[in-house]
Amino acid sequence: MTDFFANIPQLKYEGPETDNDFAYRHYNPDEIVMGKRMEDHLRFAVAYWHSFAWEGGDPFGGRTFDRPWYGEGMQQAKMKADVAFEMFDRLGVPFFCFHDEDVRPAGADFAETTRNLEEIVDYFGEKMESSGTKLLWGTANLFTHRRFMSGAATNPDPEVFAWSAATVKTCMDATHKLGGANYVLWGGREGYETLLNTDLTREAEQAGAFLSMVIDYKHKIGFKGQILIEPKPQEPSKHQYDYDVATIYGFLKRFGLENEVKLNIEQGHAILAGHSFEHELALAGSLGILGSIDMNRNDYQSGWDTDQFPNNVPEVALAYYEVLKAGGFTTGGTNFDAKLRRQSLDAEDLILGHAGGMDVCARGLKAAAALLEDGGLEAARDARYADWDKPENKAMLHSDLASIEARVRDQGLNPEPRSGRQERLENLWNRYL
Ligand code: XLS
Ligand code: NI
Ligand code: NI
Repeated sequence: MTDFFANIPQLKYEGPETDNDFAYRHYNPDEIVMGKRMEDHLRFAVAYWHSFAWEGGDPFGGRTFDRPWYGEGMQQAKMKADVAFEMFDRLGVPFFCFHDEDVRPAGADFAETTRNLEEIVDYFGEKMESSGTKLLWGTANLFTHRRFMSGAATNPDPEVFAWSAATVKTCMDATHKLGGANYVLWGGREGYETLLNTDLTREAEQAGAFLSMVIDYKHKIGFKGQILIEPKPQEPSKHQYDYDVATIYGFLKRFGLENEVKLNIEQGHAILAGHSFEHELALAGSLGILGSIDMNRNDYQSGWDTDQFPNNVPEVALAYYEVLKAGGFTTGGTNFDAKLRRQSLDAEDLILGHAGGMDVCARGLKAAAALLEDGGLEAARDARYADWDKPENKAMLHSDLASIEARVRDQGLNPEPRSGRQERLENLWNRYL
């Protein structure tokens, strides 16, 4: 036991009326929502990097946090793990997520770095066994070290491609060993700073080959988790190839991988791409590739990926509506890819940031479930398209222009516009928020 969270109790559900800061007002893991426990709907995960590895720097200043585990050794890495699992326990979150770089010290070379990862993976294994905390996903950090500055899989230097492939293999091994439910690929440096030095054709072929190898390896080792790609349009690159849901779907189709890969969709990234979160989720749901979510918002004025805990119930509700409509999470879940503000120095802040986010998500989920169970929105949507279910209209989708022209003339068709009823539907939504 460390003493980092010494004065902080384990958080329990106490209901909306409690005045205890260290309690849940809305997140009640055992409450049944649409026939399923709330915990099993939301599947919350803590992001190891933001909570335990990030030091509070911004582009104008360095570390603001002062944690006893900062430093490069294995001892420090183990203390970090001790504190992390103590936090999972205080919060009662069922999952966590990590990059290799967050959890192990770097070694002198690839082999030593891998041994360090394996040592930490064994340490995690024991802690997961005794605590019951599970791994939502593992991933490789292919963006922090300077060797990745021109890309990982899409690097013009084949040795960087090789290093990246080897690293992903070790991270997939780690994720598999820990029983991870998914493996994530976020292409932080897969993009370009300038088109002047970039060969788009080669870089796409490299990315396609890389992803095919990831999928082959998954099958080779018998990893049953889902491979997920996380879209993001900019930051850190000027342009990133995995721009948004639609772009990734096109990429998957191009390489014939659309049945092997789903997406991990992040709220803040959707906004950076000029979409709403619910747009990205609805599109992924419609394409059958909605896998998991990173539930962290941006500051809408800064226009950057500020990774804040969610605090807007109506926004979150729209998101969970799309998740529920797509059938809910299977392997996926709600990862807080969120970090404290750099002035939030205390251990308490870490706990309360997550607790607040969990309560906001619980409220959003309950609102979304209530609207879905009401059925009003879906009935209105169905009614809007109902004429397409008539045989003569259905047949038109397999017809041809000349026959359709004949039909328009013969039947004297002259369509009358009908209301889209947007305000009425918005009013319906607001009854549940
Ligand atoms: C960065 C991404 C990253 C991924 C995991 O913006 O959100 O944190 O989720 O590599
Ligand atoms: Ni992000
Ligand atoms: Ni993310």
